[in-house]
Amino acid sequence: MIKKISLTRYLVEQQRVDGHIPGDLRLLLEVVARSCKSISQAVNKGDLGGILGAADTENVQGEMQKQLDIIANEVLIEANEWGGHLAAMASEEMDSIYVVPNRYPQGEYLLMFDPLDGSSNIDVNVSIGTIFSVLKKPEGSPGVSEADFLQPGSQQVAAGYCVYGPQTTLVLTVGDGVAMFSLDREQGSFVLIKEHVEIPLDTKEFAINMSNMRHWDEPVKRYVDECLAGKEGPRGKDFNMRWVASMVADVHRILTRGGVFLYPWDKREPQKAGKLRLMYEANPMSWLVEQAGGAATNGQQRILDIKPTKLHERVSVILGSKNEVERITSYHGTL
Ligand code: AHM
Ligand code: MG
Repeated sequence: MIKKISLTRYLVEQQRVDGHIPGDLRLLLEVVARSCKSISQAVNKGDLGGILGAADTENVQGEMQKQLDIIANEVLIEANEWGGHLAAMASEEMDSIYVVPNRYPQGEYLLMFDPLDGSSNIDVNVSIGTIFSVLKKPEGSPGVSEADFLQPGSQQVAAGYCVYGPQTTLVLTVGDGVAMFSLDREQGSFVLIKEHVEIPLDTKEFAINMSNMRHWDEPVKRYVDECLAGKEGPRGKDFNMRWVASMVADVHRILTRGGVFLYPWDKREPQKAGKLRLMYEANPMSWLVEQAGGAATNGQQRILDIKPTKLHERVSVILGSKNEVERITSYHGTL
């Protein structure tokens, strides 16, 4: 019989045997995983649960919220606020940080999440997900404030996502490589399916929203033009293109078989650094990709080195197979 390793066991071993994570962080990750299980339940029910469609509200970034965005946000808050392991949470769907109410004990961790990534795919039954990132509250700071969250991604102590696709799969790093766990619905638990995930250094597959082509900057145009030129072009090989429009699904594909993902700065709103959010999307995904041997930059610098100046900061994102990311970054004249 094949021995199944549950997420709980994996985390206990990370704590006890390898000493990678303290007990409180293990608990936190278990609670996040439990939240993902209930979000997965809601996603699965879809129309039968009466939870599809718009919520008629806007989030802090001026985007229309879906009912499921709000439900997923509430699930994560409710599951995480009482355990004593967190000081505060921040979410793509909330204007400001959520400090753990003082009726509960306060812990030393800060949790950030995009509760439902790929919102435009909810109603059309295409893969979506939850992305999360964990930081430690800086030592010696009294109480907790937004400033405590403004740490570069290199300070993360855990990061991951859960993709709700044909399978529900949780992908995690605590700084010791990347592990994947699929939800076994009969058992009700996440089971290890892959450890030491590795992204191939080279690829023939890129992911970008081509409808924005006319707005791109020169280095991005050059890169995509060269891919499109195929065997006859400077790259000497044919490329394939994929775009799910759910970052979780696109990154999951890259962690599984390689590739490169771009959501670059563009000329439509030059004052915006990009579409994706640094704290909830780019940082956790960049750390996962680096932990799997890939790379992640904003065209100019490593994403994990960016010092955030505000909670909902946006960033240009280029991540995936290392050689390809380095090539695109060099086209920006910075390598
Ligand atoms: P969301 O967090 O509101 O769902 O937005 C983020 C998503 C990413 O998952 C995805 O890569 C991108 O937006 C898709 O954007 P577009 O609709 O421009 O293709
Ligand atoms: Mg998102």
